[in-house]
Amino acid sequence: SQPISSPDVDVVVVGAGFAGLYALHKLRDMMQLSTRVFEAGSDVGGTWFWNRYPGARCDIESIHYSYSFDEDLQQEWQWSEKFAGQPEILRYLEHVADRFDLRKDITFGTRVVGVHWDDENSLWTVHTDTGEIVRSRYFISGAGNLSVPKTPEFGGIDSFRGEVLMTGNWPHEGADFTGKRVAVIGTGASGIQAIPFIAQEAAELTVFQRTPNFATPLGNGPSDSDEVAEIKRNYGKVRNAARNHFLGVPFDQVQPSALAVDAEERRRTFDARWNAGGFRLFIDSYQDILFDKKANDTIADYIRDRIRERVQDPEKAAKLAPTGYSYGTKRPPLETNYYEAFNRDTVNIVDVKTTPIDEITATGVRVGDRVYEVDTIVLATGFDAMTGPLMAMDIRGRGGLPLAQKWDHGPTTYLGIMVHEFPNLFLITGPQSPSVLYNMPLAIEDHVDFATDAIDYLNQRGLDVIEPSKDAENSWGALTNDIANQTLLPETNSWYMGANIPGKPRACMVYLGGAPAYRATCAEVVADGYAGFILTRTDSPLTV
Ligand code: NA7
Repeated sequence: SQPISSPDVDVVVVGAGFAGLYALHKLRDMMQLSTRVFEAGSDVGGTWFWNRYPGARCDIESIHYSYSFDEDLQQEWQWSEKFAGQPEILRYLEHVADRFDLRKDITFGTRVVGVHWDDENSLWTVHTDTGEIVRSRYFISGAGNLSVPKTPEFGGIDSFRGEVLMTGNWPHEGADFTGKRVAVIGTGASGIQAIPFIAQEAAELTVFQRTPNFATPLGNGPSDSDEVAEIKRNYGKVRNAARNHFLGVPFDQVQPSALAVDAEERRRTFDARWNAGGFRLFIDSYQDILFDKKANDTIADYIRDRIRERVQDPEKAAKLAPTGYSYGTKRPPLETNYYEAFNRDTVNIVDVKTTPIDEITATGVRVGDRVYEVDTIVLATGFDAMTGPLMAMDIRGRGGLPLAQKWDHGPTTYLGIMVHEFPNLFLITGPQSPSVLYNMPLAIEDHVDFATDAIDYLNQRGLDVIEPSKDAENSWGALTNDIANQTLLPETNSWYMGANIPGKPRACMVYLGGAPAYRATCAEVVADGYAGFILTRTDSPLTV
């Protein structure tokens, strides 16, 4: 009799960004599991492979936004700037791929287009767009949170005779705006990084803004060698402090309440955080700004004032100063010379909230009766965040249940990493985990470690199937929603709420209890023998 149901590999991983690279190293080199990685791009890097637009840069200090799993790697790598630009982060990930010899187990230029659970054999059948079919015991998605570009509400893009560029899929050869009339649509983190660079080159730049943003200074500069040496001497402690902070960065200046101090003291606190840069103003000022509207108003007023000070033309300043929603309920962008870009005569801003963009015509952008004629259109319109990359893989669980159907009313998970009825499927930084509100490389390492520890736990006990119970999933959903409802986030239309995509169910995509509480819960679950999970053994391989 022949075994008919043994997998081709132990694990299939999707993506060769921060998540996929670490997962491959861990599974293959530290656990000796056979592993295949599929990556749509032609090389490693994930987000940092695709987002090559001018000004693309990380908003968390690189000394913190980097892998912690290998002491030699973190000691040896030198970041040239505090906040590394996209080319340097990509070089870092390429270095990691070389250093651990990862490329040989990654199939590039290949998209996973089907991930189907085989009930009979308890295996995943993975289909690629090159026609390959691989059967694996486990499936790990490192497909990212912001990797499927949003299709904008307006049509006509194909009819445009000039060039259309997307920040999230930027040409490798770059783009030249010299002498051109350029439209940028979107003023999220990407648009706000790109606009100052495009403004320098373009003959004329028109920015189409739907919602003004609360952008605050990044505060970049060359790496400070003394500071870096000090961190590297204590890297273990620093990483530990980072993991024990809400956002996964070792900030320690947060005060309890913006309302407990007088205006003068508040101003001093905001000034210090504004000048220090990074996410300090957002996450290291006052604890109640995301929970209490009055507290939020104090910081929102402060930022509005600072924006108005920087923009000379009062009409432009009025358009750029955000109103009508609370600071931090959309992901706060960080900027370098963004507001000053509008002080050029050649840079204009068009409000497309009151009158939306109707369509792209052959020659430009039509808003109401007016067509803004341009040579190049840059779409900085964002992503189908969190769930989009998973939906794109056609994942089907027990009984052929499509993930899209299961998540008809919004994502449901246990711990943001596994889904009831989808056994042996691990979502790295999935919906309802701290993910995008937790320094990504550390969030990713934690999730890869959770997944690989679970696989190891099963292996040691002769088990091979892990799945969260329905009850555990329901409780986690209730908890994440309860926490979200204590914050101001549900009030605003943001991609955190699924509200940037027409027709997408409105649901909070992120666990807002912070990294420390989340990590403590995961640790308890593991210590309790994977509480909330059902661990079983298939009788496969079947024999005939
Ligand atoms: P975001 O933050 O989703 O920003 C997208 C921007 O595009 C935002 O200003 C949107 O306005 C705007 N947008 C989207 N659709 C339209 C239409 N139809 N008309 C006009 N304007 C539109 O994406 P980013 O790429 O900037 O940043 C994503 C993440 O990457 C970021 O949070 C970091 O984590 C890194 P809206 O606010 O929806 O009114």
